Amino acid sequence: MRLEKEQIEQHNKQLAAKHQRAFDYIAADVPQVEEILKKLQAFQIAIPSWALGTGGTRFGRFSGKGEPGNLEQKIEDVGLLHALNRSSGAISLHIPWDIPKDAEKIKALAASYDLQFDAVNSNTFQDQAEQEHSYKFGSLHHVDPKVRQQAVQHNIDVINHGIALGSKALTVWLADGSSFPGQLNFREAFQNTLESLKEIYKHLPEDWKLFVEYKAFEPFFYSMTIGDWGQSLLLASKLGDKAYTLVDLGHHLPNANIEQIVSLLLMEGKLGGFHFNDSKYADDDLTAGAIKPYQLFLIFNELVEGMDARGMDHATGLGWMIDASHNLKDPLVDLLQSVEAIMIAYAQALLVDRKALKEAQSQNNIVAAQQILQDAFRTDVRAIVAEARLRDGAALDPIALFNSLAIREALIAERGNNTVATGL
Ligand code: PSV
Ligand code: MN
Repeated sequence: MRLEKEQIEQHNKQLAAKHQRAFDYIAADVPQVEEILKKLQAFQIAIPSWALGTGGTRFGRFSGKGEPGNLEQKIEDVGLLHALNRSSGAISLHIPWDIPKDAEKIKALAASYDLQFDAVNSNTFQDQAEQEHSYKFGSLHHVDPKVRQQAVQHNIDVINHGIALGSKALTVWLADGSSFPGQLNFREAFQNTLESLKEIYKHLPEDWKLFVEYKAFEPFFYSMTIGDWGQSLLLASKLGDKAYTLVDLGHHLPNANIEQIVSLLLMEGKLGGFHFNDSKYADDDLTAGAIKPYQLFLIFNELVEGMDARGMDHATGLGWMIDASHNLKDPLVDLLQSVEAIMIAYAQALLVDRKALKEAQSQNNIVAAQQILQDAFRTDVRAIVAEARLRDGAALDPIALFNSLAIREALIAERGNNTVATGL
């Protein structure tokens, strides 16, 4: 299913007057509004191919209807999202969940929706049917060199798939760790991981990046071999200039100060990628901004400040991706909500009066510093985000249009009730 330009224009026409009133109201108070609009228009958030189906919990999975049954349909779904908001212009593939059989065809299909291929993700956290060695006790950190070699080769294969599609980064997340004290020699596990990553790094094309993702817990509960940003940074530093740390918002211990982590990684030039989601208790993978929107804003505040300090392009300097998995909402609607929340937090961070904040900090004026941040956070920027969409030919209200066009019903009619998307 493809959206027609006219369907979007008609929807926008109906909302035009209301939107204009709201936009004029906020624009009158934001002198740099044109600059902000340009930044919002350039900002794209990749959609992972595994987020298009209904996610499960470890107790079960309730498939949604009309789920994409193959990679082509997943691309179609991201194409729909991008047509609705013009902010989801990339797709990130997990291999082997989504192996492109004919890369040229897949590339052409994605291009027809104006989509690019974001980072490719390897998967050594599940055993595949035809696989010789099991990853039950880990992959790149494994005590057996044959298992490590198999996992290294898988990552090289993933790089090759990515090259064929025009990706420019490999994300490695390892489910390597231990659940019981004594199970692992920490130093050896780390060294094995480093040596394995070095092998993978050798196969990385010159213009590629390697993202090393960390996670504090799960699937193991005593230790994770890449458990925090320190371990990831250590690996990325030892690997070389093309290796970076990837921050997934759900991968920290409770109450971790993620904005401070982001700030320091940026300072070191070692922040490479970002996975957005939200959580209350653990790696809950809820809609971005659903639980802690102020934290999301504070993270964006550091991102904007830190990227500007290094002269980085906000849109292209880091890899931006949603990494969430939903078992209640329609995944497409949920992704629209996540993208909107991310754009709102970004727009609010762009509003922060940096000069005044610096001044307040240099005077130890905590009251003023808090006020400056909260002024930005409490500004209703939704009309600015909507205006950026409007200027790009997207919908003023993507979810309303999704509902009024009965997109899910059309997908069910096309694909049926019982399709199951690959993924977790
Ligand atoms: C692991 O929890 C993770 O965040 C990694 O990025 C995986 O690739 C992704 O989720 C999908 O399982
Ligand atoms: Mn992730």
